[in-house]
Amino acid sequence: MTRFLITSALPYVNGVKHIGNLIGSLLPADVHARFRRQTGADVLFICGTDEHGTPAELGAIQAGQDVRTFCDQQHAIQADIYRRFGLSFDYFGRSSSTQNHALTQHFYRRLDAAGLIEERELRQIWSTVDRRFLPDRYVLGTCPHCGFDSARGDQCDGCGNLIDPTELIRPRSTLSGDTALEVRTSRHFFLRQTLLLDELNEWVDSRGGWPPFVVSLAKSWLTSELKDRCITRDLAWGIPVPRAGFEQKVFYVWFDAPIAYIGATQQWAEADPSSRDWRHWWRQNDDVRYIQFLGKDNVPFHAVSFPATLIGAGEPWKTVDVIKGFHWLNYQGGKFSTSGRRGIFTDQALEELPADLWRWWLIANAPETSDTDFSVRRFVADVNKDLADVFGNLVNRIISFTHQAFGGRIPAGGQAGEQEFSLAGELGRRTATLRVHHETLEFRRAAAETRAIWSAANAYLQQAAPWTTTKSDPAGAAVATRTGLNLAYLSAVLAWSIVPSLSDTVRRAFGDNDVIPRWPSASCGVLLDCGAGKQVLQLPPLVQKITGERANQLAVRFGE
Ligand code: B3M
Ligand code: ZN
Repeated sequence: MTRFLITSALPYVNGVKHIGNLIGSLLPADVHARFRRQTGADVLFICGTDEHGTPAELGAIQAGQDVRTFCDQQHAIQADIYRRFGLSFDYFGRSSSTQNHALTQHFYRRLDAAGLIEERELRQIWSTVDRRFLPDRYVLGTCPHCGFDSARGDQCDGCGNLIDPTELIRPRSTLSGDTALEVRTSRHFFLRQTLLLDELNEWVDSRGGWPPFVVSLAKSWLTSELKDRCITRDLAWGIPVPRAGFEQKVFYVWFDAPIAYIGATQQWAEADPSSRDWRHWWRQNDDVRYIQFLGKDNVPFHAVSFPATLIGAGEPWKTVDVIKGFHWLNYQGGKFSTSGRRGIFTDQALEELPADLWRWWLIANAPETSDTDFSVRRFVADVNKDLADVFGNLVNRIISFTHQAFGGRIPAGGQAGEQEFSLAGELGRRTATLRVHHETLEFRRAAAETRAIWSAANAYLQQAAPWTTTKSDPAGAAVATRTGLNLAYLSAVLAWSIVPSLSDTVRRAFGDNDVIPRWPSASCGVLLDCGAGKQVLQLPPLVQKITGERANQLAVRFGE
């Protein structure tokens, strides 16, 4: 049986993430993990906070805390938010764990032994005001590629290009604003990924199922232009470099962060060593299918540097099978930004509305093939229509009617007819299509098919209208009610991966308390004729419609 290893990009520890981060990696990874669990697969879903590098150090400085305390607190805050969003990680670890320290140093030693590490002298920016080197985000300046005036020393938020701090035009210190910066030399280690160019190309070519834009991005890196990557930094916080003369340096955050996928798996395994083995997932294993979820700016690290680390180490490490990359979710035509506090943050989102409303909209509008725009107006209109008018209405209407007319029990009696058989056929086909969309990681399509299933169910009920025939045709009313209840239940089971908490509420009304609802097999789900005599619990409105007034409040807080 295939086992699924699923990782989401590790959110930087510095502060609460926005909903753009959620849809760019965490949420689709969760939906896929849930879907695979529904089909009975063995799934390991790993994530964690990315706690090293300048984002963590700068975050701590801003918060006036030491880095360790800052990371402890921020890790807990993020873990709590993700729990409330229903993200079903098997483990939410930390890149600063002792496991990751040991693993990162192990990889460095292996790569060194393989001749893939080279010491080079680098020109680094030095500030006499700050009395230190200023790597990565410690420098801001104008982007040499697009002219954006607050490009960071590691990457430009304007155009997404990776940058070396010395390339920035008019550089200034993030700490002191010092502009009288000097360039000094410092010794660093490089990962000679250029030596692996052919192997990496073959490796990418041997993969399948990546979105085309991810393949193009990966290939655009894997050319003769590929550069070796510096994997150390002049910083105090991070994983020490086990080499004399490097006591003042640590590994570069992007060297140790992907290794933390393995580190977090070790953390998971150590929590219950009797039944868990991390090697089971990470040592080359043909029955493990490994899928990574990440935003497009993370592609080079996952399609080039991390595989170079794993392959270069010369041990049988499991490399990724599918990289599911995402474009950006834009916010009113501009970018979401954590550092700029621009956009809707995950904690704010939960203050306003239940998680499933966000989950639904984000998955239905996932930026899979291009950037998409968030707007409060669209969000409110979509959520009201899909979740309140269609799904919620379907469920509440048929359950309430069952209580009015049949004492809350699924009525027996009557025989399913032409209409029910053809509907069952349609739903059988749609369920199969939905499954394929989930398997091929097409999230918008999966949401659209889920919605189509809800609509078909609603349309049936509208037409069969058992409430109009209880007197004139009691057998027909019983069939329509029974079918309607089966439709409500099936709708909930099929939507579980996207809206787990709404789904659980509906399933519980039907007496289904399973933690993971099994993907329907051909029998009941698709026959729509199950459960006669079973009690169904009355439900309060499943989804409260967002009123015009609430929508206005949201628009005031988050912009139109
Ligand atoms: N922390 C970068 C990001 O959130 C990052 C991902 C690491 S994945 C190993 O864009
Ligand atoms: Zn730029």
